[in-house]
Amino acid sequence: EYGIEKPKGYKVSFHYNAEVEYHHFGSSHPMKPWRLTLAKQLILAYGLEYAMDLYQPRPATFDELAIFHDRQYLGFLQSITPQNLDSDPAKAKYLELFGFGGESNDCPVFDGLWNYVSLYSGASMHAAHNLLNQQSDIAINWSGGLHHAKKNAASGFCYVNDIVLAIQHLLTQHQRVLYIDVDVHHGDGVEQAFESTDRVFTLSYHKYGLDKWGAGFFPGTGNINEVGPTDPSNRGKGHTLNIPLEDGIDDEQYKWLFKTVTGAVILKYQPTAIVLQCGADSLGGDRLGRFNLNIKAHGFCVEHVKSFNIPLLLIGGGGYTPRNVARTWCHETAVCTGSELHNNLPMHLPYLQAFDGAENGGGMLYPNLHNTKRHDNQNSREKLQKLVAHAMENLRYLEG
Ligand code: VJV
Ligand code: CA
Ligand code: ZN
Repeated sequence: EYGIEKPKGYKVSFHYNAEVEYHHFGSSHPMKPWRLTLAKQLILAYGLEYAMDLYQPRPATFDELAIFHDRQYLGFLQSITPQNLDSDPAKAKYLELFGFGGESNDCPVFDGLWNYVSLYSGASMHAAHNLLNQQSDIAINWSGGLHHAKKNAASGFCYVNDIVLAIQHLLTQHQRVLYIDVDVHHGDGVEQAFESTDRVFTLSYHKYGLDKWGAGFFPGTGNINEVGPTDPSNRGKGHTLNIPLEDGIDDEQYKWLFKTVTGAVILKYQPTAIVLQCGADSLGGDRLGRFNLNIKAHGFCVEHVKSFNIPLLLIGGGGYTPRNVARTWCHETAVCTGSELHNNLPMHLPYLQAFDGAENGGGMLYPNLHNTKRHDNQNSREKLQKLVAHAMENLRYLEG
């Protein structure tokens, strides 16, 4: 071996095809696949690759994606290019139908789109496969976590729902899968896909509410009262829990909330596999987010879930301040392997200047992101206590 000891007990695998990095949503689009280059460089600079098994998964095939998605939608996704976009008037109708149209440019058609979606989905499916084979206790795919995609529509920067596909794969051997989503946005696509089954429980923490212009924070769903289907004969009833939060939630509040609520769900639902979406847009200073979390508080969610010793799939998601996305996913990789990382970034890091200078985090792995705070904390102690009480009330459905 190379000096870093493999941790006892945990086998961690890292599933990543570097080709995803070279895809561009467009120059000023907030979703930047090159944040994965930064994350990978940090992970390598700290030597974490020696503490895990590395895999370069192949892209998923059309048929594999069709396990969840409509074939007609996939056919469209496979055939559209920026070049043929406006040449065919019949396409315009489908653009609208499949979530690309409107004045919104959330889901642009870009070069290599099909390749991009098959790569990140292939990685999530391969990660799930490793858990099923018991080749890993924790499998990681930072390129996945695209929780808004629907079976026949793109939404919110997501075209194919790799999370649903991975969970479907886990369901071939696991009776109960718990999905947890710490992205600042509601995990609506995953929730909807499994709303009629009791074999998947979906739990999302997110910003919810109207802004000063009366527009709801995307995607506008995820109220505490949304607990899945209301029809008592529907098996999915009660197998959804939404934790809507206000702007500016801080480390201590979030950790307390996450530990209390997630702990209660795991205890009651008794999942045999867990999928944790680690969207890094819940960090302080995120370009789109509203929360004020530091990297270690975000990482606490991984630590806490890991402590239950249940097969765990970790996936990425949102995150729009690339240097902090990279820091967070590097830290969370280290949490999985049981490694402690030095706060001074390694000198030999190829992209050191991206993390250097006071405004970029001063060459540290754990800069204080509260310094970049742009959102006052609207979450009072009383509101959070009421929220937890309401969440516990919702969980009573599970007792049957
Ligand atoms: O809020 C929305 C929808 C609009 C219409 C489109 N305009 C641009 C914004 C308002 C109602 N969409 C959200 C989607 C967030 C998706 C989050 C995805 C994830 O993190 O949960 C998982 C990966 C939104 N917020 C900000 C933007 N869209 C946005 C989109 C752009 C943009 C700037 C902001 C698209 C293109 C360009 N700039 C050039
Ligand atoms: Ca969420
Ligand atoms: Zn998000």
